Amino acid sequence: MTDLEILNIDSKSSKIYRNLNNEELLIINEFFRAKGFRKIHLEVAMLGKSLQILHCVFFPDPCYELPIFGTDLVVNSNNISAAIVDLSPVGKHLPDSLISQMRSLQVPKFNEHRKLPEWGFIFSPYVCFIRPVDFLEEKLFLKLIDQYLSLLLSFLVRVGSDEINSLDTMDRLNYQKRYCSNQKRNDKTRGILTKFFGASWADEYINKILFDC
Ligand code: BLA
Repeated sequence: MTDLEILNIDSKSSKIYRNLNNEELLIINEFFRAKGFRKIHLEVAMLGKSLQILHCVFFPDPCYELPIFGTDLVVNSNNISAAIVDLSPVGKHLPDSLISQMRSLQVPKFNEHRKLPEWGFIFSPYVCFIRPVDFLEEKLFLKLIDQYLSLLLSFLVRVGSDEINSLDTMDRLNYQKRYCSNQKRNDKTRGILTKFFGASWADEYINKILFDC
């Protein structure tokens, strides 16, 4: 991306550090904006001794016919327990030309696929949700993330845009709101943040930083 700009969402959230009963909590956030994207969010969190999270979402500018890129890696005691990556639709389906490219992705044969939760209907049919069983699978998963990102960026060059008040734009915004409201149903994210920071902090963080729309 050539036109990346830093987005100042909330200076308090760029580095969050707490010490809770001798457990150290550290969250680092970066936000950007670019052509086609209203918010690019990169986050790493170290919560206590054993839990580490990498969270990344590219929220598209709804004027563009772009999917939502999302990836989450949850590390528990040095093992990745959950690895998920997707280009999620902001309409009934992904755009046709993207579907044909996603079909030709080289997805490795992972040994342990995980079942999506009930709210997981927001993801595309090409979502990959696994628990890597060894270091090789971890590396293969990172390569897969790269493939999804490359696809997204090659699609960005070709994608058209609509007026801000067009029906297509409004429709895509509504799908983005649906994505966010369903991500907020992830009790595991809420539970962990509540455990470490309390319920009202967790609520505000989820609504304002992770999945505002
Ligand atoms: C699961 N997310 C989890 C889990 C934890 C978190 C602890 C359980 C891991 C496991 O079951 O092995 C925690 N994730 C977090 C926290 C943050 C975070 C605290 O991002 C941020 C501070 N979650 C996302 C995004 C996706 C996502 C963008 O934020 C997908 C693109 C998916 N996380 C996701 C899914 C699960 C999960 C599908 C499994 C939920 C379940 O099994 O119920």
